[in-house]
Amino acid sequence: MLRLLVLHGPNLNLLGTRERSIYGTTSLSAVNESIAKYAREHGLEVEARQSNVEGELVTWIQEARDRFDGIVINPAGYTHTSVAIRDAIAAVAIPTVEVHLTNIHQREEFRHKSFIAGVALAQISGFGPTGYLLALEGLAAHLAGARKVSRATASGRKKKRHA
Ligand code: CA2
Repeated sequence: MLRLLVLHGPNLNLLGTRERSIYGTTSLSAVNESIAKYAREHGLEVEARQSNVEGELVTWIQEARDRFDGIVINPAGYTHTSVAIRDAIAAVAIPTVEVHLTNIHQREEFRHKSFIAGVALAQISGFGPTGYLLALEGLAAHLAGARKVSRATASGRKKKRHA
């Protein structure tokens, strides 16, 4: 079973309680419930966590190395500032999908730059909470494809050895 880690960055714990015209009315726990439901229905093991602390997110990414096959992250404000989160994702080399509730490219200029996009497998921006489910779907398909290729390569090598 694929194991996926979902990380929510700073202030996302306020979802549904403030700035509803921008970020919508769905709370973070409701987002996490829909992620858990999607995971159950698609045979995925998913763990979701939120932190307001950059270093904590970095530590969780580092620790994901032996525990998770893929990461979905909404780095929130750190998207536009954090070399540390970018470096952690690059260092662990776990396929990572960047998610944003809003379309960051339609917002203020400073949100157009993502430090994360260059080390991410993909970026999903503007679909609201559905973006997390799209990220899980894309990541699971990518990881399943990668497993198939590595199994085929291994069996090809085995056949060659025995030929
Ligand atoms: O669109 C997104 O998902 C963002 O990552 C959200 C970040 C923002 O800094 C990024 O540019 C785009 C902000 C998350 C703050 O979430 C709040 C939720 C409710 C109330 C206040 C903030």
